[in-house]
Amino acid sequence: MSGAERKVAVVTGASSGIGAATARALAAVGYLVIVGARRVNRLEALAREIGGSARPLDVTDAASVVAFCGAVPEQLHVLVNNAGGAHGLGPVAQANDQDWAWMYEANVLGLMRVTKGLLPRLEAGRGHIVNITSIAGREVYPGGAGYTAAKHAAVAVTRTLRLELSGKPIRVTDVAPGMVETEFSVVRFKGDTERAATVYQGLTPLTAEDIADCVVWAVTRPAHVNIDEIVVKPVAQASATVVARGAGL
Ligand code: 8X3
Repeated sequence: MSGAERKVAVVTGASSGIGAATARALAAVGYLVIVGARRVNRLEALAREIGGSARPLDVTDAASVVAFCGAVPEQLHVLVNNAGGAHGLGPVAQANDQDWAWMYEANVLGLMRVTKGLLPRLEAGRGHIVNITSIAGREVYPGGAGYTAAKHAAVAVTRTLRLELSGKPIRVTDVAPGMVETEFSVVRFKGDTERAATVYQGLTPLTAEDIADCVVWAVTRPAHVNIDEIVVKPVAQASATVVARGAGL
């Protein structure tokens, strides 16, 4: 793809981890990538590296989403809703309202706002929406209710969207990762890097690039093919709660 034929992709939460890897991978297969996130310094370096453009985006802020969407070209080919994350890991009995509200804002309302804002452009571009959900959208685990509830909601929104867009030329894919070593756990544990490292001890976790690979594969299928869902976990992870550590996997 080059010149006027160059397709356009938007990736949210692109300043690190899965978002940044996905932006790089889409650029590598020819997309002009618009990256959005709160941390604009990191974004600008990434945009320079991949020949794309960087825009400030806080999906928890409706005005920020409106401004971001207004800067996207009239025809959009791929939207990767990656922004989101977990705050805290603890029982419902000790749930923190602020953490739960942030998780719902970032993982559910944020996804809705960006999708709603870009739908006309996606329709004009016969586009593809890829929502990065999680195995936490399919399973639950002790201490995870705030995050698993939000990710179950994100999966429900994704499935609903596919029904509502029936008859329109827009594909909808859910990519649901298990254990991926990124800043995810550092953010969940509010900067406690030692605790975050224990999550991935004794196994080979997925990398952000593994997930980017799934996104690129889904969006590069022929136009009549819709990949509904990809659930991807490390070999050492059988489920959200069954993980083989120290098995050499
Ligand atoms: C991250 C996967 O299992 O930590 O989305 O919830 S998990």
